[in-house]
Amino acid sequence: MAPDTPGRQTQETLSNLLQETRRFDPPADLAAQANVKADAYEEAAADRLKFWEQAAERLDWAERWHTVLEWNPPFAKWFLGGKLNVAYNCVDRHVEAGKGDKVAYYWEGEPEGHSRVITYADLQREVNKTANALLELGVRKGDRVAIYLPMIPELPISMLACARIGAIHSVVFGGFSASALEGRIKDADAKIVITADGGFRRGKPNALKPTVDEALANCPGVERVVVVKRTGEDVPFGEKDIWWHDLVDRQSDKHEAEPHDAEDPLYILYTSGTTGKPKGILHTTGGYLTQVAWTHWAVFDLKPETDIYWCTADIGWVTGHSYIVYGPLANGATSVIYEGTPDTPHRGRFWEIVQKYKVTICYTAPTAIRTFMKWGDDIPAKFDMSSLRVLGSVGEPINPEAYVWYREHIGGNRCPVVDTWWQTETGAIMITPLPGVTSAKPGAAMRPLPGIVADVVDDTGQSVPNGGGGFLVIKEPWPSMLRTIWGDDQRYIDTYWSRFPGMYFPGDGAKKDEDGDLWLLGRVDDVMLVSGHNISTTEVESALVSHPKVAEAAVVGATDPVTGQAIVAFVILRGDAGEGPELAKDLRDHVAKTLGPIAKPRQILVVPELPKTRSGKIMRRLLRDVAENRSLGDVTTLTDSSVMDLIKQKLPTAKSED
Ligand code: 6R9
Repeated sequence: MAPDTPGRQTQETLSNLLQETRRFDPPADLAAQANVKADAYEEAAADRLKFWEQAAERLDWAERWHTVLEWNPPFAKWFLGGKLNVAYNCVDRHVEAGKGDKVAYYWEGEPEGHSRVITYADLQREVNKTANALLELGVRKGDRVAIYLPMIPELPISMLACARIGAIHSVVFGGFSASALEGRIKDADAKIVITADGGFRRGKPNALKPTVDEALANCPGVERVVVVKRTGEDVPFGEKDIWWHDLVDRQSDKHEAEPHDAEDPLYILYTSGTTGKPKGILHTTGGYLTQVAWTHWAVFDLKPETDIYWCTADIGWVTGHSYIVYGPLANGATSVIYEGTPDTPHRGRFWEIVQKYKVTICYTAPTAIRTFMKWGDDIPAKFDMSSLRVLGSVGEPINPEAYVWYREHIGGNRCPVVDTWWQTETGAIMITPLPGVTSAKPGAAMRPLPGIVADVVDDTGQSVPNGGGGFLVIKEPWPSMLRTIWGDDQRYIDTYWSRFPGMYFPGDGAKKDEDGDLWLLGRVDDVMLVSGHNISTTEVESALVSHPKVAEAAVVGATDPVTGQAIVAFVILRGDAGEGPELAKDLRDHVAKTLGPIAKPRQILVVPELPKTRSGKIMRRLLRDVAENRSLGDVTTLTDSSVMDLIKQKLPTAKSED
């Protein structure tokens, strides 16, 4: 989600206010057995391309590459001349190695009793049948297939079937509207749509097929719609529609996987960006699979024989693509997939799943962690989570307090927490601690992975010294990088490669602490300018979350006659915290004490919910509209648009303190 316009001009680098002195060393036994040790950093620094070649060798190639990297900035080709099949690497090779009976996915539906166990041999049969079904419908290599499904096994199966035959999938998150779906189908010119009658969410069937029909009214290019029966509810069925079970079940479960070129496209995934039409991020085959597989194995210290891995993301966003489907399967892991929401039928559902499957690695988002903090410590305490050994976080900066809560209440103070920074565009994890190596600091993504060259620069592109803040950049190409924006090379150049010539600009602010470790400060579009100081929203939010009464906070800069912008904070209280008249003053004083008087919010509003995107990121743009009494901008990407009404109701009672 990098900005469409290059980052705003700043007079100085971003603030660097937060002080954090807690450290968490890797557990000794984990460190001793770790897949990746400290020497990987030196090895990769000595010969970066050789390091990535070794990572690529973890995969099965039908033909080896002749050139590891061809770099015509900003266009990269990795593992040139190499040929491989992604589905073969994710499925068949494990079956051939005698692991057909190993579980690939424990699928847990939201309604009680809806669960399925899928072994690698099952997955191979299902993927082959689906590949044959797509071929029967006339899908050929290079064609685009739109996938609009809930979190059911047919989703990864469809993705792998496309990968197998070289069709390019474009997964559209099952919660998106008809117009979002229509725009994405048209942009990619998809000829097939795979969907379902619906899915289960919050205890109820949630129809999808009518949304597809609405979208398709304006998409004449779509030839067929394959519909999975999930909820069994009545749905409209037209001439183009065919039931999944009528089409797929009768196919042969044999299919010979043909190797594809390392640079053949694998998928398109749209990111909404801040303005304008969504960008179709294009990922290709060899480099992508190399980096997702290596990072999944390294960052989570995956032991495929014994670990039970669970990433709670939706497959409709990149975390699910890379760390539910491609990374874990390439590594032969056993994963859990959960269809529903964390509070159905009760607020302990996640921890019940951890207990049921004896999950050892859990990868989730700060927004979920802060929600669990809000619900209270007693809920996870009811479940046996002693199986857990590594915890991960992704999607937003994790506030130090949320990190420590996660470590303590979920990880029993024994599991390292890896805060992983990356984007749809980067394809795979880029900056993160390593669980067996890094002495982690709560709230810091720490260091670029071996083989990744990242830095923090000022306005002019100069590297800032330790202790400084500025803009995150990536200075060398990496295997899983986006290759372009689908159909729009110029937008690719303008969006990511023009702000700092020769460097990739992700659109995030960051600071380097005194040890040179990296802290992500949020999107540069969210930075506030208060009395001439650039203050990051992340730092003020983290200061608020470090108050014992606050579970979650979102901070924006609102126009102010005196200071240019003033800080307005929206806070959600923890389960047991009462509002009370002194609260706003307490919180303002707490921020002033933690960060300094410059960061003291002008106004604090206690709210029941915050506006979030479907992937859980706070939409500060809408809060800025509220704080400046403007009518709201586009709310269509909100998970729940009634949230904004609840927040607006709060406004008349909100006092502007001093
Ligand atoms: C994987 C994913 C990317 C944006 C990214 C940044 C934010 C993600 C983060 C993080 C701080 C982390 N982000 N992980 N910020 N610390 N560990 O989230 O992809 O949906 O494309 O979003 O998310 O702002 O630029 P995507």
